[in-house]
Amino acid sequence: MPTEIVSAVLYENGKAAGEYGSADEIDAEVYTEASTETAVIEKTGNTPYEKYGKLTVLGRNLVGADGNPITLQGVSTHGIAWFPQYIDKEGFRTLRDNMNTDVIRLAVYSGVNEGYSKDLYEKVDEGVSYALELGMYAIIDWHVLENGNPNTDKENAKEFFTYMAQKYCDSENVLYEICNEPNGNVQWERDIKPYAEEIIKIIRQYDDDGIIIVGTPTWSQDVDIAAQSPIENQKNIMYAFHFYAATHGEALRNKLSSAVEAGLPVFVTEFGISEASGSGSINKEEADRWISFLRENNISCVCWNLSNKNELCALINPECNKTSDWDYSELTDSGKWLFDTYNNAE
Ligand code: IDC
Repeated sequence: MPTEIVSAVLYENGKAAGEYGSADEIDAEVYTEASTETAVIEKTGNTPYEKYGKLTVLGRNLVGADGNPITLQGVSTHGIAWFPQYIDKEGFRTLRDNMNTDVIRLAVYSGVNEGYSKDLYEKVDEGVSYALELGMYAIIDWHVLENGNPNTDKENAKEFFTYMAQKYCDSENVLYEICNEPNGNVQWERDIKPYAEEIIKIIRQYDDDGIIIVGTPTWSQDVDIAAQSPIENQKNIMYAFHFYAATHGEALRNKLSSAVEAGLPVFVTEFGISEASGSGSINKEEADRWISFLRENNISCVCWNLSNKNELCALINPECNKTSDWDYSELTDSGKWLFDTYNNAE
């Protein structure tokens, strides 16, 4: 019996629509078929999953089970090979309850020189099960970065997504992000789209409707290019867009804006308020402009990164080794900005 159960209020558009249920009614709902063998789903009445349920893509919007557009707020782990300690259920709970976080992105760097190994599958499983238990969404991120072209490590990607889709086909809180940031000599039509079509086919063998997010050229900035030639004949596909507010402003926002106008479903699976290097400086004013734009357009976003690494984009102070229950003073400037911003969402 989970200890966190406090109510069984029904939610509609984020607003309480029902009365508190009895303990017996709650009990009956604790175990679901979608859970991994041991997962116990906590019902508090207002977990993100209880609010939104199964997600789908309608037009360019991410919509909840009731068909209304939703805007998720999220936090990304750093590479889980390097910072495995942040796969911590209590840490995720802290993000959910104190930082108004709906979704955790689990970043698996996919390059062999970036710590990739199949041993990380277990860590992903652990992260997904915590998210599931806490009623949060999880994005499984195949973090293409140093390897540039997603085709470089395609065989590993195929193996990875075969395992993940087989395992999570019934878990409605799981989203798949199939190539973080294609970069270098990589083109949408020639490289990324064929890669995506191949991986989507693999995922769809098992999971016929989970949301799949596809990276776009130039470190997931060229959503305008993807919008000219989106993936056809597939439902529940979204496109990744990334920005770092101390590097990117109006010019990049115009690209996003043109993709939005073209009707492309975009998910900001990574952003920071530092420079794109992850450090340098931070720009809160520009970050606020980005967030306003995202909220006006119902675009979900995930902030990089949950770690205490000594860099400006990390959310936890370098001298703080806690992996949950952070005080405000233990957050970096990025972390404090995120805390304030996420808690000021409607
Ligand atoms: C950065 C990390 C940093 C690490 C570097 C290389 O913050 O600690 O040394 O990657 O692995 C991205 C990438 C993301 C980057 C981040 C900041 O998706 O992996 O993380 N960034 O540079 N795109 C734009 C910025």
